[in-house]
Amino acid sequence: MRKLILNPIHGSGAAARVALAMGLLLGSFSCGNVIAEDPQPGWTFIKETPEEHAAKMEWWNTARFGMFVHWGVYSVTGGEYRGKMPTNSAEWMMNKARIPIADYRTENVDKFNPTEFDADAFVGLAKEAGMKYLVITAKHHDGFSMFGSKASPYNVVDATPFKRDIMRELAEACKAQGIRFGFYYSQCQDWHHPGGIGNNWDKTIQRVSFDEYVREKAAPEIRQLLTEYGPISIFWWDTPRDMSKEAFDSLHSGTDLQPGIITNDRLGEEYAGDHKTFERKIPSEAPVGVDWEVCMPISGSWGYKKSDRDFKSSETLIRNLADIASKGGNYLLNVSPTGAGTLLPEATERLKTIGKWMKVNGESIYGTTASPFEELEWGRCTKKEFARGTTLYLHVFDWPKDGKLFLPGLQNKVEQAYLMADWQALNTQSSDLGVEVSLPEQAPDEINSVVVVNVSGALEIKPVLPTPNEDGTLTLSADMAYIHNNEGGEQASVREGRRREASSIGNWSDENAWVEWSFRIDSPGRYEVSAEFSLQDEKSRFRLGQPGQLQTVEVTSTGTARDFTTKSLATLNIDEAGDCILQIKPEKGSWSPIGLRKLVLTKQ
Ligand code: H79
Repeated sequence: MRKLILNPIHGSGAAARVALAMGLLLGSFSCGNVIAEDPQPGWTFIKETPEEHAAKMEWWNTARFGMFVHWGVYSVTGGEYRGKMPTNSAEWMMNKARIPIADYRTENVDKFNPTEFDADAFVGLAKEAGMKYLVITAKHHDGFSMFGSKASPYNVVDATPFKRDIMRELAEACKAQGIRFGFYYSQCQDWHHPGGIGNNWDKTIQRVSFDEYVREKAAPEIRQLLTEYGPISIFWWDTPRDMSKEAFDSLHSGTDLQPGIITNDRLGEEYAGDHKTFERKIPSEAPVGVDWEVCMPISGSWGYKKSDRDFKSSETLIRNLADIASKGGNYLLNVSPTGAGTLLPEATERLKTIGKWMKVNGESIYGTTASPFEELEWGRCTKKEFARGTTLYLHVFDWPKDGKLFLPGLQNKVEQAYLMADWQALNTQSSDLGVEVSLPEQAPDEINSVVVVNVSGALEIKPVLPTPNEDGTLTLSADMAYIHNNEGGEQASVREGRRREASSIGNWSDENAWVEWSFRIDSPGRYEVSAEFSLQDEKSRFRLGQPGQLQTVEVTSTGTARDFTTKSLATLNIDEAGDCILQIKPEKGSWSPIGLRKLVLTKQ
């Protein structure tokens, strides 16, 4: 796969050579530098080899955990304007309350004086929590620059009683304490500059063009941030909007000033950057082939909001970190300094609790890669792969009552298993089905106890087929089905319901599309097959059964496509123990699309 975007045109020799080759191929030259054309019309980027990209991302992928900070003049009133709380995220206050620029200045800018702010203590807390990088809002949508901007006097040094350059103090504290430092910069929205996007309420604005805003303010500010604040590791764009090639290039080229900088995917709609971003939510499955990060406020609001006591529990935060790491992503956890310049005690307490957990268990997070298992009923898994073996870190959220922790399908020889908390050795038992680890009765950590399992050789995990539970029933859900979409068509699909049980196979209008499930039966015999399905049309016919033994089934309308009913459809004779397949294929000519949530097999 070729990586587009990424490195600046003044990049390393190797990057320049790749760009040269690409440029020759594409025949585009400019000012002695060779620029490769992106398929996106108009945008020009240099190419970065996968090796160069991986080397650049290494520290970031090892870090796994960072601090996001939303701090601005909105924090003075904690998101409150004239006694009202107009928004659920305080940094949007000016917009939501339609505050005139002049009012925002008297109510917020003039009063910004966070005298209790101590950059060393602040960064110290991030470090204590186990965070490895810090990204802070240099300018949010409100247009107020939290550093001594030379491009706009609307900044913390020139326009507030505080007069201190917060970005400089933090940059220095981060450098001193070994924390990577990065800037958040809202490049398109600016509710203060007359060319910025977003302010449609203040009628006193004498509009100028967006390009002028970029030329006068955004581009010079970005250049200043990337040349006067030491090593900057991350540039975090936000809320991309359409813009001209000139504007895009002048913003993007700013990051050339720090060649190793990592940027996110929010500069322009089609701009991939170095990593994907997820906001507030953890994806249920990791995106494929890209680095990614979940940003999330520790409470409800990004910026400090007085009424917001919606702090996530330490349990949620620690488990989120393990969940994200188990999918191979980073966690950028946001905190919100107040107008005084400190965090609320709830936030400090959470960070310290995470820090205590990380002190014991950090090794199971830093430098790990995604879980090799599909789903684990007791928690999550992260891993580190080495030439001679693999270390598996089992993050146990639900400590098994029977003292048996099962690793489904693991075939490797176990060399050693122990509790991360005290190195207590644990017995394991291997079988064809997987590895069972014997645990002590008591979980060392109520939130997440880590069990370390060292295995030899490259990982070998046999896919584990579902099998009937103790009462003899087996549920084959929509999301477990393999859908044959005419090799790439989009007719039948799994429509994701909010809850897992509610997802269904839908849009099944093509009678050539069919589905199947694989499972394992240890106890042969007769199994009744019932289905939870919906059918809008009067009737539908399909064939159901094991390959070569399909039976014709007819079902009648359940009302609408949203009305699901459970009905018994057929009986299967399973003669032998072992792996089985069950298929459903539309009967050509008498098929009408059904919605299908699940099949349930019950031993007769
Ligand atoms: O900086 C944080 C947000 O302010 C910013 N991105 C994160 C990192 C962001 N800008 N726009 N959006 C996110 C998406 C739009 C959110 C909104 Fe709303 C929904 C704006 C108005 C309604 C949330 C709720 C913010 C204000 C009210």
